[in-house]
Amino acid sequence: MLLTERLHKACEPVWKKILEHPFLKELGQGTLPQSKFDFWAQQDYIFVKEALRFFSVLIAKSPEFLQANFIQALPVLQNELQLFRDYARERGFVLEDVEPAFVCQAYNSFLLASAYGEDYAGAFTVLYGAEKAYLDSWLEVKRQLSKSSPYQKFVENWTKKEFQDYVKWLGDTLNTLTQGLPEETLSRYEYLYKLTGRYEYLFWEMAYKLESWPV
Ligand code: MP5
Repeated sequence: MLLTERLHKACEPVWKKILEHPFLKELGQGTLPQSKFDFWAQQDYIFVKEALRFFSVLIAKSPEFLQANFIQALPVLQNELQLFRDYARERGFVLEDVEPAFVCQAYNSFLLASAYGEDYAGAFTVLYGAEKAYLDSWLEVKRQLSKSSPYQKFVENWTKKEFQDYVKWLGDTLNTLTQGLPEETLSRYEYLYKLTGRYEYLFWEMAYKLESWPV
């Protein structure tokens, strides 16, 4: 069985909870309070900025045949940061004034710990999990939209064909990287994928509940 098939099957219950999250449902149905979207945007801006570091470590560790493809992702992330900056300007808040909430901080730390502490394919599994969760989440939002969303640019960003192709490329590459590895290693990757899914769930939950540090 391909690793991606195994991951999807093993983490079906986690993914189901992600896709049923009220943040996504209300976003799709146009009833999500703007304060919750703003909170998400502020935290996701921090997430993407920090994810650039995660990416950079992965690029440094990449075998040569993957480096060129990976480097192309960096300007895409820069464009994404601009999307958040434009939104913040429209809404009148300053992104740099915001500190990471607990879940955002923890998720970013997990990404970096994976990049430095896991082997290459393990860290790659985490990247695949994070991107796959965003693709699936935003496709779910798009599926529920009955008219154009006020957040259309965000919907497009994570559902457009280029992003879908990129996530497919990540999955195919992961399968190539992990062919023939021992069960012990594959089960570690399954665990990392599950953890990534759990963080993804928590990220929507954090935004929905405007959850920050209790003290
Ligand atoms: C992504 C993201 C997707 N922006 N935020 C979270 C919490 N998970 C995944 O990553 P990218 O780099 O924006 O495609």
